[in-house]
Amino acid sequence: MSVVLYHHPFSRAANVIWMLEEVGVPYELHHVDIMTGGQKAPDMLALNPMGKLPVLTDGDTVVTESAAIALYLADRYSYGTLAPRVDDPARGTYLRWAFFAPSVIEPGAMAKMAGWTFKDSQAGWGAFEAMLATIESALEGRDFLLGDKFSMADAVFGGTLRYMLMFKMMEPRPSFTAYAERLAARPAFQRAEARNAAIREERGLNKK
Ligand SMILES: N[C@@H](CCC(=O)N[C@@H](CS)C(=O)NCC(=O)O)C(=O)O
Repeated sequence: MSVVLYHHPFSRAANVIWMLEEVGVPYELHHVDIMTGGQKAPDMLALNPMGKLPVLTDGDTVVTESAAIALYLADRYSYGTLAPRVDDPARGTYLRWAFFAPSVIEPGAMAKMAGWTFKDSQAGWGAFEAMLATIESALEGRDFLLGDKFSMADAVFGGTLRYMLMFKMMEPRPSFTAYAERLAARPAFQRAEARNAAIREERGLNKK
């Protein structure tokens, strides 16, 4: 099988299973035990010198960073469907929100939780309140970021938002939770949840 996801169910790789299920490409999972530092083993560092998951390989291509993996999979296996084509005006909106998640939501929520002090004007992720207002405006009056139609940007942005809500790193504003529920209703999301749950069970991780 060409596509391999280096995975642990307690990592962002869990969300990548959802992305793979959305595009429908056959894939294989390679379990990496992040509890015992498997992500820092020489074979893993050769793939990702950061020593982190997820890592996705497709033949000789190595992709790290969850958002990059999402955009790669959508362009490669669902171009024109889950990824707007380059000549589609929706492509700009798609990229905007796919990048907003790792560039603004992740560091912004982490900064808030850890109590970092910084100047909003100097930090690329800006002010926490502005971020919340921006997320609300992105979701206002639409089911998904591009309107009625789900795209891979939702798996990145929505996956990040879900994580923030789950770990109480963000307040559960009604539009955030309604969006998270719409995403959770997707068959691909449910297949991914089931696969992650089966792996947790198989590896005895539910007891830890
Ligand atoms: N920017 C990366 C973050 C990757 C990341 O932080 N992965 C965590 C798990 S979710 C990890 O591997 N942690 C183990 C470690 O750093 O040793 C992405 O979006 O994929």
